[in-house]
Amino acid sequence: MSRIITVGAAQLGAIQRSDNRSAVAARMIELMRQAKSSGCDLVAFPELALTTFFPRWFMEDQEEIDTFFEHEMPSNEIAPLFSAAQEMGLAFMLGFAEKVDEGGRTRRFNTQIIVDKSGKQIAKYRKIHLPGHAEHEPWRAFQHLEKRYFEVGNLSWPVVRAGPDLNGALLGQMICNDRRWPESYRVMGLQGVEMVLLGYNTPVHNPPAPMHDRLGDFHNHLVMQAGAYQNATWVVGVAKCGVEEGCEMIGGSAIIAPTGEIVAQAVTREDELVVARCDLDLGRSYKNSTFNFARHREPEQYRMLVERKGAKPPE
Ligand code: ING
Repeated sequence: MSRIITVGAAQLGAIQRSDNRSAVAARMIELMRQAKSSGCDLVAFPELALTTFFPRWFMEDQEEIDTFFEHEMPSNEIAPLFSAAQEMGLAFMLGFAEKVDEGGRTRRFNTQIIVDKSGKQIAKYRKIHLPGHAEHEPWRAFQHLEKRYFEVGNLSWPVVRAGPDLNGALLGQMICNDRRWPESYRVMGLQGVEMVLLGYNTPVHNPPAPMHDRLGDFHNHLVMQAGAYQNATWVVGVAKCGVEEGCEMIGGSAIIAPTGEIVAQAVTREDELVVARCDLDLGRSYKNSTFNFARHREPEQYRMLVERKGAKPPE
């Protein structure tokens, strides 16, 4: 009996600074309706899905910065999203800026959660690879201040076993820049992950390396396809895209099989639902052969991966 879950990658087009959360939630509920009518079990939304990508601006007033954060999940404005999902019997993944009092202090993370069909939060992940910079760099066409506004995630990359309503899927998460780092996938591969859910907001232009701009879409799929194949897992990548406040962001939301093949992808930079029936056991033949980690990995030879941060060429 194959364990199929039907997944909807719910790509979002641009969210402008003036778009309020209720308007965004309404767009997301429309994508949920499309997902329901397409027979989806699970819908995945992008990174920081509730607001415009605010790290593109340098801000010093913490009150202003905190207007982009969720102080409770769900807030009143977002509650309709949760109730719509529950009414439709949909599980969903949601990315948002998390402000939380933890360990006696206020902490801020770039966060994703998974909520099951009953409305229960079954997973949380906080972004570990924060790209960009921490100080104002006015030479840039736009800023990328994730290192300023977020702390490095403190939950590692957990894999959770979902309940019977998601066929016991072994689910993992990562966020945006994480997808460029093979370590992110492998930590979950070593927990037997069957499906990685990730959202992203990726500008077309990368100010420190404009020569890379022409390859943004290629690199996006390259890293997710490699991660999927090398860890025998499904990868669902969901973009927030289009032109936000003058900043153009790539689309290319895609559902990638453990074979490394793209089985479905977006063709616009707007709100667009990408659907695929995903056999959670499709990776088994790889896990039992090419990527039988227990049989073929040599961790004793990998110590440098943990002990060394930056590259050190020989003299
Ligand atoms: N965005 C980008 C990403 O990793 C980036 C940052 C842009 C890296 C372009 C490299 C090139 O997709 C986020 N939010 O991490």
